Amino acid sequence: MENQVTGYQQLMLEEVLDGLREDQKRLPSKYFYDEEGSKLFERITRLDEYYPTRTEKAILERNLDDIAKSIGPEAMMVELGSGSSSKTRLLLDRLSSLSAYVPVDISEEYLLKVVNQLRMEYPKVSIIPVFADYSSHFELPDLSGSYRKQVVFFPGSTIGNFDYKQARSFLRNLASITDDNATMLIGVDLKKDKDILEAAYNDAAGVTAEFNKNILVRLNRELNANFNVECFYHNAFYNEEKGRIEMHLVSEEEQQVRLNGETISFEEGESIHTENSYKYSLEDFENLVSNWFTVEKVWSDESNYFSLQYLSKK
Ligand code: AVJ
Repeated sequence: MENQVTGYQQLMLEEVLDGLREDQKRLPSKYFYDEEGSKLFERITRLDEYYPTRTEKAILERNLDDIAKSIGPEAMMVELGSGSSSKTRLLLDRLSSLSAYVPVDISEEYLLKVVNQLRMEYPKVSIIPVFADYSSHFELPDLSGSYRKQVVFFPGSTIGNFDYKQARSFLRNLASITDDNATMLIGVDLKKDKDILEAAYNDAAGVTAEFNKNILVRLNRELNANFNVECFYHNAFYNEEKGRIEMHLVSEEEQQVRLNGETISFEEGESIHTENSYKYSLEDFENLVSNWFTVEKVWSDESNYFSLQYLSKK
């Protein structure tokens, strides 16, 4: 079975090769999250420099009554990505008479683990996992008649991983697969001082660097590539003009890498662009969603580092 290629791996191989053939080499950031990558991300969320996770959680905790009131009873909550987080539990604990909880995740193994755990903790909530890549087209289960309204929970500012074009097609798709009265609770990281942003992606302990390099470890293992991981270094900076943090892996030297019979050449100092993390002003974000959604409410922290926003469909 060792050399059997699954559909998922085939797709990954194509996306990876497409990206590495570009002049500015790139890799899709969704491939960070293998088992090791997910563990490294967990460690990132606990770093002093990484403010988003703890700030979002504090906003959620502080405004839970208001948020629960906005959502109302008997909702169908759809969560994009994971579902294991303490933020999910805060909502599951507080939302009265939740009709259904629908976690959407690309990793079947991971999602099943989470679902089994949550079913024990919340025996009254009907939990319906959907295995899908929410960055492309996906479907929601038809539970019509069993709930009052859908609320899509999309925390973590994961929307920041999409460029504007990808974000718009994501929002368009979401609007097309949800009910007319659907709403969304979304975490959005805000524009702020460059030093604070850059520190969050260049932590002193080097966890983000390890997280970044782990994508090459994964390609070596899953796609039989032969990246010399030691010959790349982590570079993350705020691109002010584009309003985004960029993460790159920079080749320390001229080198060649083999992947599926193809040779990929690197100059000394040449990089692979591995992630974008867009930062928004409240106005930027309202403009981004305005074709499909109205911003109903915005909750934030006292420094305005992060926002949690409640949107309704237009
Ligand atoms: C999970 C996409 C929100 O962009 O801040 C953290 C991922 N990358 N450190 C982010 C990430 C480097 C994170 N998101």
